[in-house]
Amino acid sequence: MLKLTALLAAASLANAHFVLSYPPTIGFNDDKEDIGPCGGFTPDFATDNLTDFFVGGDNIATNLLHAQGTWLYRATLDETAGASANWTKLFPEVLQSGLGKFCQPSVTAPAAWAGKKGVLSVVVDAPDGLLYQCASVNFVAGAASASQDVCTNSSSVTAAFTTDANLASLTGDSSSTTASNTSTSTASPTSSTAAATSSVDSAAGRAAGSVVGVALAAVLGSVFML
Ligand SMILES: [Cu+2]
Repeated sequence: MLKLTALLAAASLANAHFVLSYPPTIGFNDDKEDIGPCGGFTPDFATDNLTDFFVGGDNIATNLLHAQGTWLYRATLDETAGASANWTKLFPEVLQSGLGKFCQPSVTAPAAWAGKKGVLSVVVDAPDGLLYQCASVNFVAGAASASQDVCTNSSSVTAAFTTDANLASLTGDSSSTTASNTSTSTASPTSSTAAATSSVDSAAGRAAGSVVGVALAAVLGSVFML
């Protein structure tokens, strides 16, 4: 399956908007990637290969074929990812600068989701609009270890936290999600420069979690360059 995914990714690089490398996508069609919530595909838990996603933090790896884009990582327990799905934002929006591979480690999901199935959706706000991919996952307890096989960054890619009006409407952005992110984060509370939102607590929580994530991504990227 991994081989198939790699093949798919390689074959599609010529004109792809972006490829979801990990967790493996439920389907990729370049011409339909602008169709939400899953790029023109519908999750089917009877036939999809389900990937374990650690609620305490896991890797999401992408390959962006644009020079810039802002990532939203969201998920739902609605296995159909239907119109009424309640999407939960899993991580602050990340602005990628530079074309190529980007991996965000330590993306958390609500702890209460462990043991349940759901859909992970990756959305990028690219120069040509919003683009979508999904993965069908088993949410499991624990945290993933950093894996070079899964999580790599192109040398020219940098990342920074941002806010994005086009992505803001795609999640419920509930305070419970933020609380769960905060509780599973090991961040030191040194950064509080997040954009002011309606809740000081949630803004600070996001900032703390986010700094660790991108710092870790940067470290991983540099380690893998060795
Ligand atoms: Cu594109």
